[in-house]
Amino acid sequence: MTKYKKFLNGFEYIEVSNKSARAKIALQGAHLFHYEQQGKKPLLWLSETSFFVAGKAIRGGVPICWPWFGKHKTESSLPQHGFARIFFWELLGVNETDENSTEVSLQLKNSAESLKLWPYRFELLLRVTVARTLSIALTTKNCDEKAFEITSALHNYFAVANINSVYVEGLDKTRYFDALKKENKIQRGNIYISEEVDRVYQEVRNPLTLHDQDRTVHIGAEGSSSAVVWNPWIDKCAGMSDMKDDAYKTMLCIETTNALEDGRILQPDEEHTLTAVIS
Ligand code: TA6
Repeated sequence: MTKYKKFLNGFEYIEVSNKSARAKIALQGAHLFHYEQQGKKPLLWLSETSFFVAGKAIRGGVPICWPWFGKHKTESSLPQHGFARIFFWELLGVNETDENSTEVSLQLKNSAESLKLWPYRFELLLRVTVARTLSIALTTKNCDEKAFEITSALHNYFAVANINSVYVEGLDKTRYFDALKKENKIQRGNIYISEEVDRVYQEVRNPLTLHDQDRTVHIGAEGSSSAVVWNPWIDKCAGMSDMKDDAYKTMLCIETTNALEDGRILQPDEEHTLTAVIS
């Protein structure tokens, strides 16, 4: 079943449900902000104080960071994590494949607005498959006459029972850039969170596994050899207007990325797809 909804302020989203799962996707940013398998707790975390307003990214779910991850390389005035997550996407279709699976397709194309921020013509297609397994595929097509480079992320926010009792498996011996200390390091064993963590892992062999108190989440990726693990912890969380002070205790970002050296150069007419497969 698919419902087309609006918040009181007119902010549009669609709600999809089938026998296996249900999800909510905002048209701004093609932003999946809710996903749960039927009968289970939400798998994605959503801030209780998130904004749902034009031009401001929803805090939680899966923000689409594109065509750059993090701060713009040269223009600090440009939006962090690019503009895809704050632009309004076109809903191409909802395909109820069967009683257990629904695929939602959304598209963003270059516009006068986007060309002011990034001087390239492109088509961006997001396909979200809502089923027992959640699949999110972001395809970039270079529609320009010149090559361009993208860095990007499916910035997955996962809901956890208690940050003190979770760990991430699958990155042992993997090198990462510590964005806080600005140093390159090697991961030793599983990742436990007991402070602010902001790390970009490279040469990642998927899948990764999030071990929460009462569930295990598998995060597979295609078209990606990097991943980001982020938790703002106490101080940064307290400074964020769209996160409650204790929100850091119940969320962890494990992001499917083409970040830093894993950026992708697309020649004219070339396409690249970044996919997260979460179960
Ligand atoms: O993915 C980690 C990160 O780049 C952190 O440095 C932090 O800035 C986070 O993204 C959230 O960024 P946002 O722009 O959504 O507040």
